[in-house]
Amino acid sequence: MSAGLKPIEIYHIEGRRSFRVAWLCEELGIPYHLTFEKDDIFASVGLIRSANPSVPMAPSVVIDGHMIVESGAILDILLARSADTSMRPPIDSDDFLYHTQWMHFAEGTAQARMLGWRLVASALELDVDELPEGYRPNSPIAAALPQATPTALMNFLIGPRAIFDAIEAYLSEFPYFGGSRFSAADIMMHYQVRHSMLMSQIDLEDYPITTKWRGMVEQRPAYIRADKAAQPGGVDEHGLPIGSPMPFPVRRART
Ligand SMILES: N[C@@H](CCC(=O)N[C@@H](CS)C(=O)NCC(=O)O)C(=O)O
Repeated sequence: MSAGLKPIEIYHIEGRRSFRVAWLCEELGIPYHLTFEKDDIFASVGLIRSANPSVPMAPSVVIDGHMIVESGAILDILLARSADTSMRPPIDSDDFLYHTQWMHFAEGTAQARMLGWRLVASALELDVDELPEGYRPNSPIAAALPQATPTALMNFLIGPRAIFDAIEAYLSEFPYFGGSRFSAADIMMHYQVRHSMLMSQIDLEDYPITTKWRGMVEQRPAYIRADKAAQPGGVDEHGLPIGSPMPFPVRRART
């Protein structure tokens, strides 16, 4: 248990990254309270704006009277302060290297690139998979795009599909993003995998090992408790609250 940790206040939006904080609290037995309006994303956003007007993001979390943002940073704070060390590998282990890499990869690379590709794909009315990925100056697709777009995108060596390929390759070697055992890195990556599927419209069925990992971590009692508390109306396969609109237009349904 987490001796010494006072209850934290999580400003939450259903189906959003604040779920990560609730899940880790459940895993570590940290007391928490979720502030949100059930079935009303915009009202939940309003609560966050009032509580944290300078950086209104989900999660916004009050820890010891301080308003803190960035889900990865919040998880790291809770890991560091909890007496329960089960959610992070020992610092001198090989697992710790992978755990730390994926803790940061989730928002630092995966999210940034999924969003970049999604914005460009939406603006050009293309599928994410139709955009060039990696440095391919002679690609016919690149040639068809407006000048500035492919140049910017091709400066990246890894895009959405390559990210899913890398995740699949890693999970074929290790059972968890924390290496040999489940860790907070799995919590960071779980939201990211679900959200990346949404943004890229890449089908997780193309990635059987990642699909199996996802099914396995969603069986954890702490996940189920957090899901009930944070998403009482249920979420779809992408983690969006049931009945909520698609957050961006998609050119065509993938076959
Ligand atoms: N990197 C941040 C991203 C937070 C974020 O973008 N949250 C979304 C909801 S999931 C949000 O509040 N969006 C509103 C905005 O960015 O203005 C984290 O991991 O906490």
